[in-house]
Amino acid sequence: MAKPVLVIGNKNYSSWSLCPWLLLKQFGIDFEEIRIPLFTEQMPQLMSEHTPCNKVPVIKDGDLAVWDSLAVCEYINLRFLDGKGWPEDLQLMSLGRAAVAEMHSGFLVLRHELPMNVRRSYTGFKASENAQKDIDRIIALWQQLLERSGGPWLLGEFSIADAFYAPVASRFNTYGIELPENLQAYVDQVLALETYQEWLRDARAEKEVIPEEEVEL
Ligand SMILES: N[C@@H](CCC(=O)N[C@@H](CS)C(=O)NCC(=O)O)C(=O)O
Repeated sequence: MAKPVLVIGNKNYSSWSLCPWLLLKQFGIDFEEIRIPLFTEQMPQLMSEHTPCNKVPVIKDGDLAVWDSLAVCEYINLRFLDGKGWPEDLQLMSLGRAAVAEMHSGFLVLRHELPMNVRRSYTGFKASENAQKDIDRIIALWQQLLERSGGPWLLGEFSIADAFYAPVASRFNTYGIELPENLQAYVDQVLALETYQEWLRDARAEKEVIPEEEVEL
């Protein structure tokens, strides 16, 4: 059977692309990758060739193309992971789904003011009051999930929730956000994944720079 194809953006910047990419990699699913360099001259043509909605990520499986990071992860879960992308426990699964929905629809200030930029590392970054509110909410949420599940991942085993919060872990690292010790350990655990390291290596090899995503202190 033909391998699925994941259509993604720049590894340095495309936070939504990282979620399904990491999920596929962590579960050892074989797939092909098509990378569309965002906001370049080639982007419109490549988007119209490979995506139904002019955005990434998209997963193509035979003649099916599924778009939007959350729908892509849910498709991966049912099609390739036999449902193992979520824990079996209904309560834990539901809390995980709520956390992922909150990420997918929220944290707008954090996403705007701390864009994902995996290859950079700032010293002296100061979050605005509103960005700090997003950060504080994420801290409370991670604490709740880790306490309930017992860790080491948000829902116990690695799940869609960790894939969705990996771009946040990456941002916390890039912008040097201060965290309670146990959550710094969680971030370090995400960053230490071989799969995340592979993404980082690829991001470092990319030549494109998107000025709007480069925060100036
Ligand atoms: N809600 C969508 C958002 C996707 C999205 O905004 N992707 C960005 C890259 S991270 C994109 O394709 N931008 C291209 C554009 O806006 O033209 C998802 O979760 O997948």
